[in-house]
Amino acid sequence: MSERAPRTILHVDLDAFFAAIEQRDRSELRGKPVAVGMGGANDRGVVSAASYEARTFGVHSAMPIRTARRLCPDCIFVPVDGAKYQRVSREVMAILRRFTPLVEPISIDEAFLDVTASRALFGDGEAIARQIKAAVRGELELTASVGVAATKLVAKIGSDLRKPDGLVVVPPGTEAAFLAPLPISRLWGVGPSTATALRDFGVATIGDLANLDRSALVRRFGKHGASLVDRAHGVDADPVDDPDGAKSVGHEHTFDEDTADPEVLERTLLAMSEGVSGRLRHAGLKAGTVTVKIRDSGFNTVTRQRGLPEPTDLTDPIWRTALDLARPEMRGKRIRLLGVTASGFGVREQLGLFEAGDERQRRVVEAADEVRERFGTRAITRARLLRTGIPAPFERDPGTAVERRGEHAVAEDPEARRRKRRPAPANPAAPPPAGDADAVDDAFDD
Ligand code: TTP
Ligand code: MG
Ligand code: MG
Repeated sequence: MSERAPRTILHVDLDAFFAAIEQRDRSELRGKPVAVGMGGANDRGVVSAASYEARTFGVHSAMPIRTARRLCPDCIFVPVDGAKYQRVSREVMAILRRFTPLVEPISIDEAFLDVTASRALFGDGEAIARQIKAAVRGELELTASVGVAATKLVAKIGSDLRKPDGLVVVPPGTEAAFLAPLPISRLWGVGPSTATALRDFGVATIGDLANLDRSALVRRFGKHGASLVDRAHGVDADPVDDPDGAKSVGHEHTFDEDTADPEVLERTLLAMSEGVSGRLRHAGLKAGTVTVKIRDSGFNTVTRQRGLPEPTDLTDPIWRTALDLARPEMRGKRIRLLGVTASGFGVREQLGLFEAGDERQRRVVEAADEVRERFGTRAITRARLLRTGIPAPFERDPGTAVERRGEHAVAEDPEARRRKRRPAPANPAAPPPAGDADAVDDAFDD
């Protein structure tokens, strides 16, 4: 939470995105050199994406298909299906948003994530990267490469370094050493002409650049020169910018065994409300609306939503509202899944600008946030939670098919994976039951 502490930023980029989707959907293409492009009679187009098999022949994106055919006569050319890739892209982004609301998509297959505030719930940057890769592989049958670092600049370079299926972690403080051996062309803002000019200074690697005299570069390149040196050291203050703002912050929990025990149900709602409010505070958001989701043992799902008298990022009002909404729906039922979601972020404010009345309570929750960040979620719990600790894992933002989400929550946790898996619902593709559930879930879609 403090500004001094390094942030944890992930850059996620799917491998051979269009080509991998086609290989997934057409088993005869797997393991083969595939180029997604216009193909057919029209050989004047360019390759959009090349499978890694095709790349061994030198085929790559933006290459004329004519050239690709010459380099790789056995390449299979597949027409572009833009609508499909968009759909998969939304599924990828929905997975990423489970781990943080701070997701900045920068192209159809890649995004930056600021997971600084998510570490208490999901583990460190590397652990989160592994969970993302596992979810992308398990749910979408695709592979992603991830870079983990304290800055966007370094995270992006990291994700590209060990493709495909790569994972590169650059611990804070080691940026300059990590970057030093890499060619300057990897650095943002170094195009071909800058690279040529830098060569006049004897610069080939990022390390050469970092060692240059700053004032000489400023004389030659102006302000740009100074920022080049900064970047060569891995310095980059650019924040992760979620363009639409987060629409919701939510947790879901699937019980190991369906339960009708009010104590367990209420404790779970409390734990999830804590998690939600913690993430709101970290993101500097206040929510005006609370939604609960209740799924019973017969897979009947209801969601209930209510506006708050005033926007909040505190546990109590969220929990009380969630309880109020959920109680009548849980009565006399065995419950399979509960969810608490906060939305309606009308107020986006800097942390620290709080109403006077809230001050004491706020200091308490901020202190708790700090401790949670340092020692993990289980370090601080309310008395009521102490008996069992916080149920884990939680599932994040809605965005994928409801049935799959519930299953996935179990799959993500290695501990849970060892537990016996619940049978999948009879028809996971079936739309959620009618009722206000549809309306609420739609509101969360991208
Ligand atoms: P990239 O992420 O640049 O490339 P990629 O996913 O195919 O391969 P890599 O493993 O190296 O990440 O681009 C994502 C998709 O965008 C790509 O699959 C197809 C499309 N694209 C084009 O249509 N034209 C282009 O010139 C590039 C670079 C990408
Ligand atoms: Mg890619
Ligand atoms: Mg990309």
